[in-house]
Amino acid sequence: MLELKKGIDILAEIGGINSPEEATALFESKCDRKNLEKLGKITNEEALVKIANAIAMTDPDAVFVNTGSDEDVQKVREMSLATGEEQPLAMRGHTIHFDLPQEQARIVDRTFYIVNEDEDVSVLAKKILREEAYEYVKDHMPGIARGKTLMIGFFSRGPVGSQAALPAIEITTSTYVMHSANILYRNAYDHFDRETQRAGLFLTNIHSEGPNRPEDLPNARVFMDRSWLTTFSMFCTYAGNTLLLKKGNHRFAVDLATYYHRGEELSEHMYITGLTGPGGRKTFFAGAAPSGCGKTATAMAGTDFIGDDLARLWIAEDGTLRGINAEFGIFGIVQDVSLESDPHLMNCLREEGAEVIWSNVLIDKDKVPHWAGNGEEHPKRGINFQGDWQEGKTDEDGKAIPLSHPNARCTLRNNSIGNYSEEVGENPDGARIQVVTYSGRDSDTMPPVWVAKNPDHGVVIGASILSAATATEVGVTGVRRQPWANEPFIPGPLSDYMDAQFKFFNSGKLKAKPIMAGLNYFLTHGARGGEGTGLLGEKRDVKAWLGWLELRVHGEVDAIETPIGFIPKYGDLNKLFAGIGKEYPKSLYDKQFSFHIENIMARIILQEEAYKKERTPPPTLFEVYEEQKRGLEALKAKYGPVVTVEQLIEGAWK
Ligand code: SAT
Ligand code: MN
Repeated sequence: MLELKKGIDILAEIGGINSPEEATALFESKCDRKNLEKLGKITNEEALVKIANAIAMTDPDAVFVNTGSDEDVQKVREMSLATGEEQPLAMRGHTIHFDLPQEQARIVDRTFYIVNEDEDVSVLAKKILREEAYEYVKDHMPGIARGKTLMIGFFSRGPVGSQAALPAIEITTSTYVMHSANILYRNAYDHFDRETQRAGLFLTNIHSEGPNRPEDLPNARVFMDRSWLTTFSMFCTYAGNTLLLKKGNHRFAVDLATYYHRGEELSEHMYITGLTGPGGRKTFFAGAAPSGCGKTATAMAGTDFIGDDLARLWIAEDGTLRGINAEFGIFGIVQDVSLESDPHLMNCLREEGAEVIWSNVLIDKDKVPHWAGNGEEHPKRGINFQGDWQEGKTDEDGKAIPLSHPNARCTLRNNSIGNYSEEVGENPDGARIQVVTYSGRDSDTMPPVWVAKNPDHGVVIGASILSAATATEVGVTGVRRQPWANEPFIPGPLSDYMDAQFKFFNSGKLKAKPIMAGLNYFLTHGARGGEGTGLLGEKRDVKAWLGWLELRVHGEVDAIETPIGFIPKYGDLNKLFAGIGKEYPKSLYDKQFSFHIENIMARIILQEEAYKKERTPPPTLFEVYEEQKRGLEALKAKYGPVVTVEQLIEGAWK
């Protein structure tokens, strides 16, 4: 069990400010008149003491309070050009930011949860004892802001006033981080006191990049204090490590849902998007995928885009499932974003009108950004994440350095994106979610789409995500378990999180149950009797898979029942593919949907073994696995290791 406000408050201990009076005195000595006035509008005493402690600890030359006014937002843009953290590009409103070559992704090896003695964390997470974290922060953060301006921003994770929105403070010396926050989150300065009262809490994030030299990177740390809802980040710049409104606060939101709103609320690593179905009806989806596995592309495939990374879900009074996007923008991977696959996004990136912060792409001599997989002609030289670059350049190991880093990103506001639904996205009541999807980077096992037969099986789809490593985490390789694609952000034991999932989706209050589905875009030719690692599908096929789920939730298509759930019939998919202007040969369908029983069994056994090592995993998980294994074994006994769809239809496993 997690206990809030347990153990020493590291920030207060180091900052030494204990009362609103002391906070005010410090503000008077550190802030100019204008910023003092801005702070004067905030009345939450706890917040004021936190901010004062951050100032006392980091000792900046100046303080800037970002109220979200046009003037302040503009000021942050200008400061970021002045500090050199960003440089202007040819297109108006576009800038480039580079992270150090060694810090192009989340530094998972230096990211820790701060825990009290005998507090459990997920077996997949790293933890540090409160006392040790205190010593580390005390050794590295005091005075870290000297020579810099410390910026303070008040934000909302979700539409202001929504019951699932959480207010949060971002305190940073990095102009790039504050600029990113201004794009990715809704400013809540004007509503901060009311919002903290409604939510009963606020989250705090403190960051400084320090001198930002490669030699400081070994000392970089990301600490998340679960008890005090405060993050500390130092000596790094990559947004995933520094803009802790995002993944740092997502981790706290997971804790809050798991331990304080179990069965009522979830915090997920999910996109939210809507699809227009027959007769113009709108059906909303929420879906999980590990970082770098097509979550943004899935979200963009919808007609009514809401969010691409973080969803807060809850059960409304009327028994429907509701979801809001914690964010107001995307921090999207640009690799493979092309006109053909992502027209809406390309429009923002290549046409004037959107404000965009690019990171870690190639900039040519005309100050135009370029990235791998965009289907355009590429320059032979330029500046990229590792400095000067020309085609054929290799690293110390003789490996070719790509034009852009595979985790290079673009940061932009949702309302710049053509298919963004402001009406639903900004509604505090959220989107009504009817379909929940789970996916990973799975080259050889699961079909492109399948639907769970009930909520228990649906939860197990989420629990069983397995994925190949991507470029979003430094130094991570191989195939890994990725429960709910949320694993990197689940602080507590997985058993607790899983129990919360079962309780939520089986809740008697959830009258309009969503359908829960698996998606897999990554089956290869090599795994289905062909050659190589080329994919069997294409990005645009997403529309067909989502389209089928849309029909399915409205009861408009039949499906084939299998031991793991329902799969589509060829004829229905063929029609959907025709709708996106694509041939869909039966031979491809057969490759995608025949069952390779041994792979599926191996997957289940791997998960069972791993979950048995957790303390008190919910028994339902193992019951579902047993049921699925029985069916799969019956299929194998009758047909051998590869079972065709025609054989699945015979239903002999039942
Ligand atoms: O690196 S972040 O966690 O900010 C983005 C992602 O990988 O999803
Ligand atoms: Mn993510």
